[in-house]
Order: sequence, then structure tokens, then C-alpha cells
Amino acid sequence: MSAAAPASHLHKCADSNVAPVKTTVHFSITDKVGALDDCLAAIKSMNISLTRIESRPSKTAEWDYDFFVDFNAVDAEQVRKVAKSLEPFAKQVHIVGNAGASGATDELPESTPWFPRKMVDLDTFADKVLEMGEELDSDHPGAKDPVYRARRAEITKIAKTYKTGQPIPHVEYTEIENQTWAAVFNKLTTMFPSHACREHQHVFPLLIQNCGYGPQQIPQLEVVSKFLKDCTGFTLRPVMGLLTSRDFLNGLAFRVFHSTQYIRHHSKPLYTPEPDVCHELLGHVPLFANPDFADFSQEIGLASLGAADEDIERLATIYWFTIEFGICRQGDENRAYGAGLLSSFGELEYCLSGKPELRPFEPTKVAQQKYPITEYQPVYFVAESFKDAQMRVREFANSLNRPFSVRYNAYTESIEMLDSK
Ligand code: HBI
Ligand code: FE
Repeated sequence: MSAAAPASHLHKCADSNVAPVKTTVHFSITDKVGALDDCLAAIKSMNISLTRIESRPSKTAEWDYDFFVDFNAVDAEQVRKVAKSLEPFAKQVHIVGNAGASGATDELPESTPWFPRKMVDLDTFADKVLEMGEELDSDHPGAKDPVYRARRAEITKIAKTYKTGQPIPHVEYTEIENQTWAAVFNKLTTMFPSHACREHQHVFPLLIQNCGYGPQQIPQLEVVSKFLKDCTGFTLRPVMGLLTSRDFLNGLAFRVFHSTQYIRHHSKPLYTPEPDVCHELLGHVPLFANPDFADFSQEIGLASLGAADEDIERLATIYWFTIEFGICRQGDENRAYGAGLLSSFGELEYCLSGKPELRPFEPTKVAQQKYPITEYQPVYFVAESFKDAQMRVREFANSLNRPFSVRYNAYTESIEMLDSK
């Protein structure tokens, strides 16, 4: 296993369907007195407690209004009833939620897996991590170290309670933690000049100047997040551990990158079976400061909103072969831009050694590629540029079947749904 290559649990991406079913009903009404009253009365008569109601001027027909009504449904039957009760009063009733997935989909109006519409909706991901900090796999170097586990619990508590808009709390890293960071930092920085893409190398000195990068101590996520915000509008958000592919990719639609804040175990500084702060800060962060890469990443995120499970799997595979293990063409050389490569001493060397197979980046092919998670990749995909890769992903996203298209409004930090494409 390469150092800092993300772990074997990354492919477990199925969201579990647990009651209550988080649901958003989306409908439009014409500008007619009492139209909304009728709709809400219909819902109210069913004794459902709503968690949020929002209205917006419609994006499609000039004088219509779009409504977004959130509630926790007890089951698919209840969602169906709500949708039915609205039909006489509303146009285009659309369900966003997982109730349809559990069966009888044909009786429901068009149903789409739930997705965040506003940045604050990302707060709901916090307690849905796949692997908890406290329960490390038995092959994790820190599994039998109670001090390490307690320390992780302390750090992941920050992510558990973090809310959108707050500064990311400062972590006072210990001497041992800073030494682990130094070992990784010193090793990798010797390789960047000959192996990292020019975008990574361009930003790295700025991170040293502005964000406290260096061998002395682990930089603070808050400082790094502010820097990225200035560069591309990307921000970091602390996360307890691995999210489902769906949640993780959805974050990218808002230019939010979920970042761990804890560090690998000190017994094996050049190895980690999962993402840690070294992987995030040395691998991912420098690229998110690049505007084209930021656009590319958000494109994958937007494609993941409300996507079917199979499409999430495809997009996660594209994510894997680009943002984690991507190589790009620069002049007459190949260089690494994937964070899994840039944070792994061994694989960074290997991927450009001429041994593995390199293929051109074509999303439809990449999306079908199987990959090992615990060893070096046998095949890598080479992008011509981030702009080119973004255009290809956009084309790929358009080929996925979704009954609406989405657009991110940076002013309101929310997703606009455009009916049909
Ligand atoms: N969760 N916190 C976190 N960090 C990741 O890098 C990550 C994840 N979940 C899934 C994932 N990466 C990818 O492998 C794809 O499944 C999207
Ligand atoms: Fe990663």
C-alpha cells in the first residue's frame, strides 16, 4: 500500500436507507392569490411537521414561484400522499428524497435521491461517516494505541459539531504529531520538483509564505481554507472520517472540500490506510488553489447532485482516477496531479517510472475502470489539461440521465435546479 493512498473502504458508497426519510418536495405555483395557502393546507391536513419552507422566484416561468418544502417522511407511502395532495394546486411536483428508492417508484412523481441545495445543508453530513475515528480497522497502525485513539476522538469532535460559516477550530498539535508531519513533508518535498505538475509547484511556495507550510508544524485548516477561498472560492470543512461517495462528491458542487484534521500514527510516518491531514494538505490543497482544477472538481460535484447510485459509482471512479490518481501532460512530460500520488512517496515515483500503463483521459472509459485500493494502480489516465478534463466531464455528466440540470449560484451559495435539460 502506498503511503497516504486512501483506503479500502472508499468503494463502499451505498447510502443506507434509514427512517425517517429526509425529503424535499419541490413544486411551482402560478402567481395567483391563495395558491400557496392551498398547497400548505393540503400538506398540513396530513399532520406532517415541516422542517423548512423556502420560496424563490421561479427560474423557468417569469411570474411563477418555486417552493421547497422539507420534512421527514415516515415512509414512501407518506411521500406519495403528499405529492398527490399537491397535484391539484401545483405545477411540476418533484420529490427529492430517498423514499422512492425503497419501491413503488412508478407511483411516485419523478423522484431523485436527496441532495443538498444550500451550503448549510452540508451540516447534515457530519454524523454520517463510514468509519469512526474511535473504531480503527485492525490493520491501522494506531489501532492498539489508546493514546492515539483518544487523541483522534478529541480532534474528530471538532468535525462532529462544526457548522457552516464557523471558523475551523485551531488544533494545538503535539510534538509527536508535528514530527510525523515533518517526516512526510521533508520526504515529499524532495520529489515535487521532478514529479509534481506545475500547478502544484506554482502554489507550494505561496502556501509556505501564507499558510505556515514547512517542516516545523502542521498548518491549521482555518488558515489554509481562507487562503483557498481567496484563490478559487474553495473552502475546507472538517470531517470525522470517510463520507459516502455521494456526500463527499456533493460537497464539491459547493466548492467545499471535506478534510480530515487528524494525522496518521507516528509509528509509520510514510504510511496511512486512510486520508489524514498530510494527504489533504500536501496532496489536495495545492491543486484546489488552481482555478481550472477548482472548476474541474466542482463539475464532478455538480454531476453528483441527485444522481442515481450507479452514476455516483461512475463519478467516484472518475474522481479516483483524476483528483486522487491523475497524471497530466505538461510539455513533453507527464506529471502527477492526483493527491493520492502527491502524498505518497512510493507511488509518486512509480507512476512516472514507465512501468504502469498510461491511457488518455476519456470519462466514459475511465468510469468503467476497475481499480485496486490497497496497491499501486496498474493503470493511470493522462489529462491534456484541467480545462480539457472539465469539458470532458461536463459532456459525460450531460449523458447521465437526470430529469433536471443544476447550476451553482455563488452569490446565494445555493443550487438552482433547471427543469429538464
Ligand atoms: N471521504 N472524508 C473523505 N475523504 C475522501 O477523500 C473521500 C471520502 N469519501 C469517498 C471518497 N473520498 C472517494 O474515494 C470517492 O468515493 C468519491
Ligand atoms: Fe484524497
